[in-house]
Amino acid sequence: MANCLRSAICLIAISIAATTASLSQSTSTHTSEAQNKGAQAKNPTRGGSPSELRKEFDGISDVIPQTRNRPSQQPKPTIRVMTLGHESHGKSTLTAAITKILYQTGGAKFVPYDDIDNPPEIEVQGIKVAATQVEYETQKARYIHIDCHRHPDNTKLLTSKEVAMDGAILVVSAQDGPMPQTREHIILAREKGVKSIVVYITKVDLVDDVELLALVELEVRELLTRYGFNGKEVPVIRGSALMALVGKRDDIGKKSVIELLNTMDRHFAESKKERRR
Ligand SMILES: Nc1nc2c(ncn2[C@@H]2O[C@H](COP(=O)(O)OP(=O)(O)OP(=O)(O)O)[C@@H](O)[C@H]2O)c(=O)[nH]1
Ligand SMILES: [Mg+2]
Repeated sequence: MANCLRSAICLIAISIAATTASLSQSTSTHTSEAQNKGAQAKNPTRGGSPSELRKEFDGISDVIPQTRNRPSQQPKPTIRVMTLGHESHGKSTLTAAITKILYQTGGAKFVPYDDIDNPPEIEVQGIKVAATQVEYETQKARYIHIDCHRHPDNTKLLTSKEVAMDGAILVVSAQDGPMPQTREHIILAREKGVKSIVVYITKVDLVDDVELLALVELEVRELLTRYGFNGKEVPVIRGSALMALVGKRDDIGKKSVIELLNTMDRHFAESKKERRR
C-alpha cells in the first residue's frame, strides 16, 4: 500500500514538472515572436521572424543561387569583397539585403540594416576600421563582405597594403549618379589592384525616367574606363536594395539582388580562378 502511494505521488510530481516546462517554453516562444513583430513594426528594414521570412521567399528558391555543397562538389573558393560608393548611396542597405535574400537558402545569417549602419571598430586583415563584416555562401563561392561605415574607413582599407580584396561592389544611386567618392573609390580600387568590379545602380524605385537610368549607367561605365577598368564589360545591375530589404517591388527589389549574386558568382569566382591559373 505504502509502495503504491509512493508511486502515485511520484507520477503526479513528474506530470506537474512536465506541464510547467511546456508552459514556460510556449510563453517564451510567444514572447520572442511578439518582440520580433514589435521590432519589425518599428523598423521595416529589420525583417521578420525566420518563419515569416521563409514564407516570404517561398517559390523563388529555384532562382536564388543554392548554397549547399553536395559531397561530390569541389570546395568553394572564398572571395573577399567590399561595398564601395559615395556616402549615402545605399551600401549598407544593399549589404543587409544580400544577407536577407541568402537567409532563405541557408547561405547567410540575416544581418539587419541597423546592425550594419552603426558598427564598432573591427580588424580587417590587421587594419582597424569601423565596418561590418558579413559572411555568406552562394552556389559558387563563400563571401567575406566588408561594408565600411564612412568614406575614410573605405579609403583606409583601399590604401593599406595588408588588405587584399578579390572584388568590389560599386554602389551608385540612380538619383544622383556617380559622385566624387564614387570616382575616388574607383581610382583607389584600381591602384590597389582590385581586379573585378560589379556595379549595382540602386534607388531605382525613385527614378521613373528610363533615359536617366541609362545616362547614369553610361557615366559609371565611362568613369570606370577612364581609370583603367574595362567599363564596357563591367556588369551593371539596376535595382533597389531597399525594396529587396523590405520585401516590396520584387521586380526591382529581390530579383535585382539575386541577379547581383549570380553576377558576383560568375564574375568574382571566375576571375579568381583565372588569377590562380
Ligand atoms: N528609396 C530608396 N532608398 C534607399 C535605397 N537604398 C538605400 N536607401 C536609403 O538611402 C539612405 C542611405 O542608405 P545607406 O545604405 O545607409 O547608405 P550608405 O552608402 O551605406 O551610407 P554611408 O555608409 O553613410 O556612406 C538610407 O536612408 C536608405 O534607406 C533604395 O534602393 N531606395
Ligand atoms: Mg553605410
